[in-house]
Amino acid sequence: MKIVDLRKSNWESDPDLNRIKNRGQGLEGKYAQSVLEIIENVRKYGDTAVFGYAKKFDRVDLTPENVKVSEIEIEETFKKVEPEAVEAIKLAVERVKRFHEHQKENSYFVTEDGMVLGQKVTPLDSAGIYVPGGKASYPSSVIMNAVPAKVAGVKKVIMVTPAIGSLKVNPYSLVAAKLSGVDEIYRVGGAHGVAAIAFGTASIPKVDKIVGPGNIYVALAKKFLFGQVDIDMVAGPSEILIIADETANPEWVAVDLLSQAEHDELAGSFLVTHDEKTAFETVEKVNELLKKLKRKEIAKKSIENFGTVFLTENVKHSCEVANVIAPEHLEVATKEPFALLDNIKNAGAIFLGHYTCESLGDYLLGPNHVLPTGGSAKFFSPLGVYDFIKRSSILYVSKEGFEKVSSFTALLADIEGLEAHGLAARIRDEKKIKVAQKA
Ligand code: HSO
Ligand code: ZN
Repeated sequence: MKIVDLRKSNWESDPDLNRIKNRGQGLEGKYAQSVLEIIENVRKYGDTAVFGYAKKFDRVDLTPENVKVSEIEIEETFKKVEPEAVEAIKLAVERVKRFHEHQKENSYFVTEDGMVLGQKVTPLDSAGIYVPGGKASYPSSVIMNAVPAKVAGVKKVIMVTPAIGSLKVNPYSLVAAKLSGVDEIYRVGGAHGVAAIAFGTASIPKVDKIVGPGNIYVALAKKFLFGQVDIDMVAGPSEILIIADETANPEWVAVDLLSQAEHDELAGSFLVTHDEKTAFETVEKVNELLKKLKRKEIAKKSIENFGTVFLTENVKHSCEVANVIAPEHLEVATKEPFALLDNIKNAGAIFLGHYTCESLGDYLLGPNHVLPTGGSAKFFSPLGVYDFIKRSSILYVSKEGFEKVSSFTALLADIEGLEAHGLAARIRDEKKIKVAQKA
């Protein structure tokens, strides 16, 4: 891990800090053309294009009959999966559900001066959850995407996930989908899978919103289809930043850094500390652990690419550095973590204290693990129930209410030169009508 000293007056212009700050820039342009072509073909040729791409990219023969995972297949899967795994998934679903219940939003109405004004909350009719295939098919991500949709009241939640090389779909993801309330599952993925649920085909339904992580093709497809459907966000590689002081255990800090590094060669693991001993001991522990981990190849590359320790003046300075980087996950491994909350502005999720390792949150504490990456925690929030609802304004005006505001409306319409707008207010004004008739 590279150690970067930020104990200087111009620390904000440090080149290493800036490389990390700008890590989210530039979704590879070289993929754009082929993704646009896939989208266009799926729009024009529906199933034929989708099944053609599944054959080409995933080496699988899909048909209108086998593209949907059957209820029998799901039942069979439940019989095969270890009961302890089903129990763990159930616990995670329950906890995530309980937490997300608090995010429900109510409609509201305000009555004033003969008017009723308000906001009506309606869940989306349908949502599609993208679940990557292969090794990154995480049941926990199924839960994190599906549960808020169901808590919001979305009637039809479908899941798409590529079957690669055979029709088999990750059994744990199927169990997680069923327990989270997913209604239908289709074994398609990639940019063609995303386009399929954005437009709908003869055998795959269209949805109103697409959520969930995926590779660069999936991310670009979602980005291009935004507008045709709604999307959650364009997720980049996972990342963790740990603020530590002298009370932190370097070995625990090292493992937590590696728990992100093992996700992806481009994942980011950053330690920010004012304590030199913690810095050096953590780097040592990271190097030791890197030799042992099963996914050491990935973790090593990730640490080489982005692994950085920033040395700061004090814990407040560490918070400032964290705000500049705006990490997806922020662990605060300090003596009094709650005391720092006021200093932290930009982070997708904030894990407080030495025992709150990110992996607890990844799986089952309750808050969502779909979080803004690449510095977008400066303006995005975690995925939540609020992402699966929409709001409509409600406006009602009685005769009495009308009389209070009509003349001002007419005046504002005159200012804007919009005659019919003004007339709509004037025509309802009985006094004015009478005056007009006499004249
Ligand atoms: N840390 C990942 C989520 C995850 N971890 C899934 C394990 N499984 C991104 O927040
Ligand atoms: Zn994780």
